[in-house]
Amino acid sequence: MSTQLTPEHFATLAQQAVEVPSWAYGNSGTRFKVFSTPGTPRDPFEKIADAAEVHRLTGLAPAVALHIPWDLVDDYAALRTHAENLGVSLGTVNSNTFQDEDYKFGALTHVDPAIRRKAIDHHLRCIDVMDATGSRDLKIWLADGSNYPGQVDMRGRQDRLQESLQEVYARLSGEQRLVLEYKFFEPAFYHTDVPDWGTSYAQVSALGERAMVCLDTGHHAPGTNIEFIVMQLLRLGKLGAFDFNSRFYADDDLIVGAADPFQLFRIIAEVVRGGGLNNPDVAFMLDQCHNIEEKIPGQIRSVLNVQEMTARALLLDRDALAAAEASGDVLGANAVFMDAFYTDVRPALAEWRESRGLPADPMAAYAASGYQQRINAERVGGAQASWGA
Ligand code: LRH
Ligand code: MN
Ligand code: MN
Repeated sequence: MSTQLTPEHFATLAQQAVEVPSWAYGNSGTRFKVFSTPGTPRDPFEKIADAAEVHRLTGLAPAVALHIPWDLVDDYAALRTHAENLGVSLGTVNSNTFQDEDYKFGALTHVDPAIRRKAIDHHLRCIDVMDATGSRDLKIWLADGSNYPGQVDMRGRQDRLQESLQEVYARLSGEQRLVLEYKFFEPAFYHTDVPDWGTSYAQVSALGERAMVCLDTGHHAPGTNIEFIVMQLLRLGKLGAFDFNSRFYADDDLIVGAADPFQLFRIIAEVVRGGGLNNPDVAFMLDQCHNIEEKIPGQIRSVLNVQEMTARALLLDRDALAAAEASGDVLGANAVFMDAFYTDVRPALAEWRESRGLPADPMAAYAASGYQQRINAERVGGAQASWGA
């Protein structure tokens, strides 16, 4: 068993990129309370500045995802230039059809053609944004669903969803893609129109090659074997994106790898098995909210957690595993798997970071940088950045 990271492993790790969400830098909370933190960005430009700080200290987060209309600006070309000047790019554009009165009974699935039109137009506008920002992916998550049996015709909604998505998909150009995110419940509690990977897969498969599934790690029922879904979607060539976060109970949006590091290891082990980290089809993204912890360190911790579990997954001795599996050596195979998981890669990663001109300990480097003190002083009167105040 080898527990040493090799130059080949480091070469793979050097290419790792985890997109960060603009909304992680804004104040957020639960339906009970949104807490604010000093230094919170007042606009999308400041969110991107904070995200750039995460990349500067980790080398891991070169792109920032936008959420529209949370990140509405007059001039997306200017936002793009701002990002590029800070060493990052603008990534996935997320559409938001869950905070408008008109969407109370659905958006792309709505029974009323006028509401559906409005929702489709919102997505077309998101693609205009992508044209200006150079983003590749449009990510669609729908809050559509119902609360009571009999409330809606579920079948009709699937048909309308497909029709609406066809129109959005037809507007994509060049390398642009559509990724459809699923979630088993919330805010709808009886049925959700895209509740699972199978529904997302059926919907995107009917669209075409540039439509893929997005897997948000927080969007499954307790006990779901998420790595199985990862394996299956990679096998089918339809895993387009990850929204990483972690959960104890529902869609908690906690720091990835915090609740269940072993689950993150198992997921990344399947990513490596299914085509590798640098599979250009898969966009690795965080989808998190930092309700009570500091946001920039929260994001630094998150991308480091992904890097750490990736390094451990790369250590998995695939030959020994295959041999144990083939010979029916149940405990031997499990031991090979656990050996990789239990290997502490932190010192090796710290050393490697330093060799690349990055801080050995990005958390400590952030604390010592003075950045937080500066934004605390500058951004007085910071507004609610995303979730409703
Ligand atoms: C929905 C979701 C989706 C949204 C984000 C803010 O729960 O995961 O990805 O865009 O939260
Ligand atoms: Mn998500
Ligand atoms: Mn979510």
